[in-house]
Amino acid sequence: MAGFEDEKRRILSMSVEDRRKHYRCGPKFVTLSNVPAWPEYYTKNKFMVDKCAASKDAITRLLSGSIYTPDAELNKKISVFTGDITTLEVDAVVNAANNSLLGGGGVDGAIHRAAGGALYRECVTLGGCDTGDAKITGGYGLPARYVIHTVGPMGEKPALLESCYRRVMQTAIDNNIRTLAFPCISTGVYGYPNEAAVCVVLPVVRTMLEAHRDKFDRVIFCLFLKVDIDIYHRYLPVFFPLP
Ligand code: AR6
Repeated sequence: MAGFEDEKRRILSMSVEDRRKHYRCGPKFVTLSNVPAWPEYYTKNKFMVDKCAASKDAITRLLSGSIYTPDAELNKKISVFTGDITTLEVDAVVNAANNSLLGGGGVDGAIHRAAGGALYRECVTLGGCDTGDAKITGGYGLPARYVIHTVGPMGEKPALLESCYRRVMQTAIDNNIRTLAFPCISTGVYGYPNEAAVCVVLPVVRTMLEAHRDKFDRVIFCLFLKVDIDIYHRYLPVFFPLP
């Protein structure tokens, strides 16, 4: 089997203009300038977001004493994007993989198809990945320069889901990745309840951003299903309140 090293080196050394000629998705890639940050998104979609608002009682119960105050700097570092993660031109997209890291269905299948065979060849060398951990590869034919693969838990296991987001963000920091897009890890085939997942994801991403605010320019929550759009609309104003 041919290697991946030369292709990885070649693609990573190209300018963004040259890389754009090689994206397997063609011209339908989405640049960061076309993904509004949370405050701008809210202004444009106020009606849709407000329609999903959680009740004051539900929020009080959920937060049980924790305080999330408006933080204008953090708010500008997060986005929601609805669509295919394989079109996003960011430093890294996150893959919701399985322990083998050798591909599968869902977002994993989409990422492998869009990246091409060299991604599989690099994954073979990684020796799999533990649940809750993360490993990085090149992005190859994707508009994203890198893929950070993580393995979510099967079913509702908050500590493992939290670990996925933490390990992915730490891996990003270690590799100077400043723009990052997450799919809704574990909420597809692995069956993590969508609403419970968001209530784990948003606090851990906020905590990591607070601790490393100079390390990230943008963290994008890439949503694919209507159910997740409504849930993120409900909880973003709770964990990332706007002034
Ligand atoms: N872009 C963004 N999100 C997507 C895309 C896409 N192209 N395709 C699906 N999603 P899942 P899991 C959403 O099942 O639950 C694989 O076989 C999807 O709607 O992909 O962590 C792996 O190999 C859902 O919201 O991942 C593992 O065996 C989210 O991505 C297993 O599935 C995650 O759904 C992992 O299961």
